[in-house]
Amino acid sequence: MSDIVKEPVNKKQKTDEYVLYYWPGTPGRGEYVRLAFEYAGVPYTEMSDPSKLLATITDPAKSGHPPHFAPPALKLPSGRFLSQTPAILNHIAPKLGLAGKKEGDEAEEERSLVNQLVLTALDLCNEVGGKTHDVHHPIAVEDYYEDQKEAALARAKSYRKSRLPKFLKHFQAVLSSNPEGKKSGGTYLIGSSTTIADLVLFHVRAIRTL
Ligand SMILES: N[C@@H](CCC(=O)N[C@@H](CS)C(=O)NCC(=O)O)C(=O)O
Repeated sequence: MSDIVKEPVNKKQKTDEYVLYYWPGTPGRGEYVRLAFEYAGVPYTEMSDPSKLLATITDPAKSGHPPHFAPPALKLPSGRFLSQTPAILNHIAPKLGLAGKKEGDEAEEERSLVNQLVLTALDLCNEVGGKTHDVHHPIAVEDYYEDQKEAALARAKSYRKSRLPKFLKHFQAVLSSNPEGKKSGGTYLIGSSTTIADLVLFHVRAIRTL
């Protein structure tokens, strides 16, 4: 441990662009980050070589301090790395025009509310679906689905019955109580324009078995 701490920690290399570090061949959590860049039309590149991915983001000598636990990680134009999907989205949303259109003090509040909605949508992602999460791997994330299929089926039954409807009812209430959405004739979770929360909910719904 102390050897790691002694490594040089500031290997920041400035670039003009964002680089997404994520696994190849699966949309997963990396897709939330991709969607934001794609929607905003802001260029980014990807590093998806599995032999280098974890080795880079978990090593402070390669990606700086602090090291990262798991992909996705985003290399920022400053050269610093940032991980944890909600932290990445919270960072890039205002830069990509996806954190609401309010100004001044209201902007900060709106941004926090956008973040709140993102976190709830990601709770749904964690709880209900996805290859690596609670319903498919209720006993151990590192074990195959096939080895915990019985428990997974039992858990899926409970989620279909109670948790999933609860999340969907909640988001329906968010949509229908948005006063600005009604004014603009849009279907936005908050405000009168697309935010990162809309994109996250879209992807949760698109890839999960809802
Ligand atoms: N809370 C993290 C979870 C990150 C995560 O679970 N990443 C997956 C891919 S989607 C992974 O590679 N996990 C490896 C591990 O947890 O050991 C986030 O939202 O980014």
